[in-house]
Amino acid sequence: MITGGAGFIGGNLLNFLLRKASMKLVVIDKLTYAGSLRGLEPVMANPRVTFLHADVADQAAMQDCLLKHRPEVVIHLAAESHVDRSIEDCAPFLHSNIIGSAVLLEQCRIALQRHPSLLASFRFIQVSTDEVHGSLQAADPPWNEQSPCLPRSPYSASKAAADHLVMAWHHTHGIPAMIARCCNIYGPRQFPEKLIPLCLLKILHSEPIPLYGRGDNIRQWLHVDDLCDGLYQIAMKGSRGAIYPISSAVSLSNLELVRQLCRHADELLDRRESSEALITTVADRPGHDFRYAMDSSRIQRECGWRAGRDFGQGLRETLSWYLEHRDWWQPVVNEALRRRAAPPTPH
Ligand code: NAD
Ligand code: TDX
Repeated sequence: MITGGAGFIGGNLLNFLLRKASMKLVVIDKLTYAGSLRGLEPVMANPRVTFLHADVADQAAMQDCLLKHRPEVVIHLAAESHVDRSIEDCAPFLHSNIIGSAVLLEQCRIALQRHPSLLASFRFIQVSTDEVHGSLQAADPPWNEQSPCLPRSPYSASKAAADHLVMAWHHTHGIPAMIARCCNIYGPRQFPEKLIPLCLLKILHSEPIPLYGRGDNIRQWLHVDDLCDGLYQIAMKGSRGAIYPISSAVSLSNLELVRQLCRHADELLDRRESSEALITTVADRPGHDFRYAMDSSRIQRECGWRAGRDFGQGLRETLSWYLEHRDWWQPVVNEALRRRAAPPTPH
């Protein structure tokens, strides 16, 4: 069972799992502004896939689904995922990330109680983020699985809360659960509010590229295919109750990343004028975490995982994907704008 399967990582994970293994997949998604089935038509038409349009916080829908399908593995991706939106309005983050995770865990507990034979193979994998640890200074060592949760944004606080719930259901109720804490992920199908696709769209429209603060904040970047492989390895070989940081050796300041992106985009678009001229510093994100860095030796040691994708090539392929798939991102962006203009719905 994959929750959030219509999102960026979820959509890539569905394709990865259908290629990799022969399991059946139950996909749950609320189809928020960030979720789209566009481009997933072949996945949805696959007889191994069942799609359920539902909110993970819907107790009855989760119970029906878990009792009907009795999944062996739940990979829980469904969440509100954009830090800036969590600063504007935290309510959907509290609802989906905290209440949604609690409801899903509790319904897993009930399903396992009714069908104890499932327990031997069952695994709940919470897809979390490096952001739960807070912010590092330049000289600090990277976080590892023992580092404390010290979140500083409404988004990261909601993800940390979900992680604590997962561990509580593991220790108190015996749910076999694990947490994957991921660095910044990039690749095709990412909603264009996140830095990489946003920059490319700004370049395409010859609009200013907004760089928060001085652009010296540092992130680690991992290709989504490498993450999908990591999640699969954790599902197959991970230890119950374990936390697995999944990161990459590619640490870049936002300015370094955006400059690299401009160079690739200019080559792909055959532009003579450098798009770097579009880079514009703007007001910083409130509470902007300075640096994230994690040590992923645990997943390497225990699951044999390694990041395989070269960053320069992965970035270039990602930009090419967006250039070739305007039919994916244009309607997704238009729909999100339409929803923003509509009166707010209660959460
Ligand atoms: P995304 O925003 O692209 O997709 C989230 C998906 O979840 C969407 O399809 C949305 O419709 C769905 N969703 C949201 N609330 C829901 C609810 N209440 N019920 C059912 N579905 C719901 O996010 P993403 O980048 O694919 O991230 C997936 C997960 O990975 C999230 O939990 C995020 O916190 C985590 N993560 C992402 C990154 C990253 O860089 N993208 C890094 C670390 C961790
Ligand atoms: O317009 C922008 N200008 C800018 O300078 C945007 C959107 C971002 N930034 C900066 C903020 C961050 O330092 O770029 C960096 C990356 O920003 P995002 O793409 O918004 O990602 P980030 O805030 O780092 O969080 C991402 O990685 C961890 C995902 O959105 C989270 O879901 C994940 O948990």
